[in-house]
Amino acid sequence: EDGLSAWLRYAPLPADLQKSYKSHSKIIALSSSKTSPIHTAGKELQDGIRRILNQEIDVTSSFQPDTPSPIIIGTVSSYAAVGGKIQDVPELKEDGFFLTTKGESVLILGENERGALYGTFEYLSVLAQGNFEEVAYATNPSGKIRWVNEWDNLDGSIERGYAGKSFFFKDGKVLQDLTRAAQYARLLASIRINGIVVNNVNAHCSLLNDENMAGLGRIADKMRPFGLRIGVALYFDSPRELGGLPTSDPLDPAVRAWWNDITSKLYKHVPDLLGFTIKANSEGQPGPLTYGRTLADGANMFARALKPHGDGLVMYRAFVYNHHLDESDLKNDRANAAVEYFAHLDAEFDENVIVQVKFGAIDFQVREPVNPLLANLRKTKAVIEFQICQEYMGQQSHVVYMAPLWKTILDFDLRIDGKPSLVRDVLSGERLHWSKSGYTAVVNVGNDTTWLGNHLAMSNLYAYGRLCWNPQADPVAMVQDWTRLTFGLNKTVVDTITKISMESWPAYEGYSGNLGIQTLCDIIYTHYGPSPGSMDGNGWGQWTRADANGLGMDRTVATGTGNAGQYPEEVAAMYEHIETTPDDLLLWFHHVPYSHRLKSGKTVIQHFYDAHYVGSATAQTFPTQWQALRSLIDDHRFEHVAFRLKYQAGHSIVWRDAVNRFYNAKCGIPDEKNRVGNYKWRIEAHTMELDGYKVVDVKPAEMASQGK
Ligand code: BDP
Repeated sequence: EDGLSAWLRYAPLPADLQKSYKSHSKIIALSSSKTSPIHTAGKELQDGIRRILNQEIDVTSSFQPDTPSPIIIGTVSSYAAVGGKIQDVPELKEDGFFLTTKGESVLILGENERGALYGTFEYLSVLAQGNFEEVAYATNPSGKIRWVNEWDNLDGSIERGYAGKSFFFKDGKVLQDLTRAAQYARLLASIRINGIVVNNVNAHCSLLNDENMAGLGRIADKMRPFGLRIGVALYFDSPRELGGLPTSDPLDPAVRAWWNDITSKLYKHVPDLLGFTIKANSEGQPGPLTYGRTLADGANMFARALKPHGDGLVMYRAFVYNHHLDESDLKNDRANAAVEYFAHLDAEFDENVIVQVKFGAIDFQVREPVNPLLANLRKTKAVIEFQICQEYMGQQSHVVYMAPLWKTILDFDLRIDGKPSLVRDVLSGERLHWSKSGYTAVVNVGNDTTWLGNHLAMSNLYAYGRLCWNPQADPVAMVQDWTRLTFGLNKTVVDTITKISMESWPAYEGYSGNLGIQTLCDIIYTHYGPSPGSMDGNGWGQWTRADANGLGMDRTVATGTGNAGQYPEEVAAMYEHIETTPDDLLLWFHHVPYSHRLKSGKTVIQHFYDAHYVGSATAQTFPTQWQALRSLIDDHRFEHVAFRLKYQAGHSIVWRDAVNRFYNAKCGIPDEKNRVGNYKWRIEAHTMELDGYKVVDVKPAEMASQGK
């Protein structure tokens, strides 16, 4: 059990359960070709039934009406074409499917071939959980766009990757052996992801050389049988750097011709190309502003290059901000950037441009309010960007199940134009009548067999896919399903992993950054481990404005950066005032003294102290809780996770003490419970007699009890 098959293990059910399954004589997969997702579905189901139920079953693609109790996989139209009755099938949306196990046969019908594959995975998922209940239902996706973004570099490294090397690229080229890429496609299809952008948003122009374009074609060929289409991230200055043109100005005819030509070539290799993802004028990347043009000019140039070839989309990232902001100007605010750069361009983007908006206004922090840009677009469509990569969330060395965090975003009511406007209804396209919108997420899978470097981190990928389909899915139910599929049906296993998972985000918020102050990690480079002092005094704009008297960003309209005013009226009014701002976002919107009393009655500083103790105390229960699973799951994965949970428990103490000591030193207000700085029981390593060790200063000093 090395994790490679993730939640698609198809572990055998107990023999008595296996026996209670009503057998079928044949799988009839009405596939149009060997690369069709329905062909994949037929093989997958055959394999799954063999492993889960210990039964052999043949697959055929030819329909014989007198086959006794078959399992039929097809599209609604292919089934109708062979004379199947479709009058009971509800109307399906793109990628949706209908599944019925009532009666003698099983019928899995997709709106398209991809939908049929999704339905097959769904059927396998319930079989694998030992659930043979008769069902008949249709289900459709909430988000039409359900993509993932890989941040893989051509040299084989992965930006913010914590699980090995890329399985797409190496030494500047597409890998010859794409076995893992195909296995990944299978995982993604099983959670109904329909698009993958295969390279880093910090892109390199050599992706577009002839050899690599052919390589992209090979990647697309591996993905297609799983209903997945590929897209690429482009480097804006490619016309200059790869094409040798004097400029990359998006309005220059030669530049446009160059992109048109590149796009045509790419379509020769990838005829079903999804489109382009663009990170421009962001964190040092060139972009249209470099050439005195608008962001819409840039986006539309790509959109028009795609247009003649079909339905390709430009995902234009809204992550545009000045990373040399002047902190001394109290009006400056990175959180304002997305609205400032994009809102006025709402009517300017072509219809095949989608703006890709990080879920919060800053950058994947442990808690952020919804990105206000999502309330400022009407005509321009958007996708939300989540991060399965735990960049600021313990980098997969800590268990943090993020579905509950994402739910706080998806369930938030933006009150656009004074009307109910849940983020999930904006993303589904319903609220603003968008024809295409939805979801994307950064996934830092690597060639480690665990995919993400930690078996437990995989629940995030699983839950992400489920939420794109149904944003109302329950985080508890999702992690339970995932656990049963990944670790087996034992109740203790399911209960323990569910408990740890559901406690993990609150715990992490407790020992990292509370009250909306962001993740208090090293903000300049690693984004890992406590370093509250690094937040201020730099141009990056993830500020806390902590001084001896108080902390928090004043983002009010009245006295601050005006960020609260970027939200629709009712939400703006709530965030404008301390009294109506929820405690968990207080310091995001307000600068208050350490002695400020929260709605809970505690002062801000005491809340910090307590939350750090409570959060790290919770993390310290994780290894103990996990011990209950010894011998209930395989040793290999047991030890792997046990090691990481033990590390997390220890690191949570480092977090706790570093953050508490830092603020304690800043404000001089003691902990009411006399814990902070009072480590009587602790033996300091640097005061011991040392053999083979030397004493060094630790940076930041608060990371070690006496800075050494
Ligand atoms: C930041 C990451 C950086 C990414 C950037 C982005 O630290 O590595 O390039 O986001 O999303 O969070 O473009």
